[in-house]
Formats: sequence, structure tokens, C-alpha cells
Amino acid sequence: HGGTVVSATGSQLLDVLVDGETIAAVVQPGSTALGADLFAAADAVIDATGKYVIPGGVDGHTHMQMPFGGTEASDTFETGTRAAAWGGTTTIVDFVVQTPGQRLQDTLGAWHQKADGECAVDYGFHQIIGEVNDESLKGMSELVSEGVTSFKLFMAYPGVFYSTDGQILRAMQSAADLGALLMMHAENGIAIDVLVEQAIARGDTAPYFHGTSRPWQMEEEATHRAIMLAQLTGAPLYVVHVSAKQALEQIATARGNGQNVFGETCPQYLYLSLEEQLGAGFLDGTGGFEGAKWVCSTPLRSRAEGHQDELWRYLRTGDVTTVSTDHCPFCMKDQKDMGIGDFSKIPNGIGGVEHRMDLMFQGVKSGRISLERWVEVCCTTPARMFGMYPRKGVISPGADADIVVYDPAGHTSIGLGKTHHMNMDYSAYEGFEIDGHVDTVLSRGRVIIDGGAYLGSAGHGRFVKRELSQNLI
Ligand code: DUC
Ligand code: ZN
Ligand code: ZN
Ligand code: ZN
Repeated sequence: HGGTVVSATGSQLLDVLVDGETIAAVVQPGSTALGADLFAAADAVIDATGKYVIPGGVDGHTHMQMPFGGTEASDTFETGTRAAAWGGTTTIVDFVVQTPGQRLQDTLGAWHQKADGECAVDYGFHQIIGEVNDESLKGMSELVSEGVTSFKLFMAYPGVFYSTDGQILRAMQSAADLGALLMMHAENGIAIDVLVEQAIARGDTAPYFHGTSRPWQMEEEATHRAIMLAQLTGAPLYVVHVSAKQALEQIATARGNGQNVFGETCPQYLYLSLEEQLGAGFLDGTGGFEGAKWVCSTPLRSRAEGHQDELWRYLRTGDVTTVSTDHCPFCMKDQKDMGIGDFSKIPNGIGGVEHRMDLMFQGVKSGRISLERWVEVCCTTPARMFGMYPRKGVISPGADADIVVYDPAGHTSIGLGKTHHMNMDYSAYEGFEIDGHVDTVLSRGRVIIDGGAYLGSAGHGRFVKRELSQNLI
């Protein structure tokens, strides 16, 4: 009551009536449109005066307890979705991992076992195809009917998830037949592996060299190749975690040509850079390993080269379509530290599921994006992109009552472990002072964050059976 409801298309002082798990009405304050004073009859009223009332965040890219790099991502579905709730994210879409030799359907079952009954907020799945073969291709349609309507391939990580161009072509043909979204990790992994080997052989073993051995040319080239294969096959293409401005140029060109190509970026690429990673670790006399905190793929890029400014610009033009976190947390102790003396053994990933809404709101504060664009890239478009609209991503009658009351005058400090709820022994955003604060979070009508208190529970979150993407041309 009394807040400014922000949607992708505008902002207005409106009251929102929740009945059970869904939104019953959105009305002018004081309206008697429904025949009576709504709020006199309500069981509970949340005062949102002076605050923004936005749809719960939709993070389309997370990896809870993902087996990777010889270890497993440190957030479970329970801890990771609880952290998401603290940060105003009420839906995640996580990745089921198929490794060679497994049936897709079996891996989906295994991921349901990990997540079902554990999550604090609603969750869906994408499917990683780790081995493109006849059986996997056949299995795709069954997954679509089970609400897993997007498939991720890797042009990186030879020997782990890597697909050849021929395999990519075949998977894209199947995706095109089904109308399913093909997600791509676009880096030339074959060439990168040579650069990595050469760096280690030279003695360039510190974390910083993770970034320099994955230069932007490798991302641009793979992005271009994926776009051409998608154009040939007609598959809708969603390029994940884009960090190089040159890769975005490729995406912008394809979009300009009318192709169904979408770019995703993540807060780490908008706020953090290779230079900071260098300053933090490589030359500080501590042995240089602090930089491992920011080892992820695609890597952080050079601020001096202007990638961040271009990413923000493309966020405005729409060629960056969504902002997700690629939340893939690892602790420094016993996980990242496996790579002391050899950066290639550092598990790749940054945790950030809790901070996305806050970090992207800083873009509003600094005038880089509008208030409405904030909601669009963090809530509404991810819901449409991944086939969950209008149940998710919008405050309108009939939608799930996933609602965040966001205080633009509040403050959030991101310090060491103590101020976040992710299962990590550090924060990639340590020292960030956020203008803004997530005050109240509702998930399907239930208050799960109230001021400083967590009122949710493991198992409240439900699996979201997704439709095909609603964001295609
Ligand atoms: N990149 C990461 O940084 N972590 C998980 C997988 C990936 O592609
Ligand atoms: Zn990836
Ligand atoms: Zn070319
Ligand atoms: Zn990822």
C-alpha cells in the first residue's frame, strides 16, 4: 500500500491486493473499484510509502551445487535460494548437467532430487547437453514437455562439456524443430586451452593469467560462429555471460538483421575488471592468489579497453537483453585454493545471486539505465525469455504474488562473509556500498523477507514448468 509500482513500461502510485498465492488486483490508491475499501478488509497491510514495489527478481542463470572443476559449487539449492530471497530474487533457473554417458532424462531426475523440497523460492531448470548424440537429441522433446525448454551447449571446456561445431549444428537443428531456446557458452575452448598451457609453461601461473589466456578474440570468434550456425538452422540463440564488447557487436549485428539472438550479461562484467583483479592479487606481495576470487569464464575484461561502458550502452539499446548472475560460488579455502601455483586448477565461478537487484539498481542511481529498464532486464524479460510470463516477472492480476518492496533511500553494505547469506567465505563485491535496500519480499503471497528477518523455509519454493520462450521475434 502506498508504493510506486514499477513495471517494464512505467511507474505509478498503485496499491496491490494479494489473495492467497496470486495478485488479485492492482488499483489506484483509495479506489473503490472493487466495491469496498480493499485495505480495510485485508488481513495484513504492508506500508510501501516512499518505496518501489517491483516484481520479484528472476535470475535466469545459476549453478547451485554444480559439480565442476573437481569440486562442487558451494551453495546448495537450500542456501543459494535463501540468499536469492534476501536479495529480492524470487525465481531462479538453474542448470541440469549432463556429462557424457548419461541420459538427459536421468540427469533431470537427479537435479529434481537435489532441488525438490529444498528451495526457498521458485525454480526452473535449463538442460546442459554435455554429449550431443542421437539419444540426447531425441531426449530434448521429452524435456520440453516436462517444462525444461532451453538447452545449453559449451564451445569451451574441451574434454568436459565441449561440443564440436558439428554437434552444435545438430543440437541447433533439434532446438529449431522444437522451437526451444539454444543457450551458448561462446568461447573458443580449443584455442584457449593452448594459450592456457603456454601461460603455465612460461610460469604465468597467478589467477590474473586466467583472464589474459582467454582474450576477447576467443569470445568474439565463438559468438560469431554460434550466430552463423543459429542463422543456418533457425535456432533461437541466447548467448550467456557476455563480457567482451566485440561479442556484443556481433550480437547487435545479428539482431539488427532480424535474427532471434539475445545477449545476457552479469553484474561482475559491469562492475569488476581485470585491472582490479590484478591489483587485488598479482602484485600485492601476498603471493598473488587473492585474484582467484574473480576467476570466472568468460573472464573479467580490461576496464581500459572499454568493455564495461559498452556493456552498459548495449544494456540501454536492448542488445543486452537480460542480466543474470551466473551464480557459481566457490570458497577460497579448499576450493579456489586448489589452483595455487596453477590458475587452470581454480574452479571457475563467482557467486552473486544475492546482489543482482542491488547492483543493477546502482545503474539507475547513476543514470545509466532507467528504473523501468532495471525491472525489465532483471525481472520481466527473463520471465518472458524463459517462458514463465505472465506468472512471473510482472505485477498484474493473476500473476504469482512474487513482490519486492525496495527502498531507494535504504543502504546495503557488502562486506566480508558477515553481510551476505551465500555459502561463500568471501564476497566478490567486498566493500561495495549500495544505495538501496530490499525491505520486504513475498514469494507466492508469503512474506519471506521482512526487514532484517528471514521468514521463509526450505521447500516453499516450487518447480516452475516452463513454456517455450515468449521473447522471440
Ligand atoms: N563459467 C563459470 O565461471 N562458472 C561455471 C561455468 C562457466 O561457464
Ligand atoms: Zn558458461
Ligand atoms: Zn565470419
Ligand atoms: Zn553458467
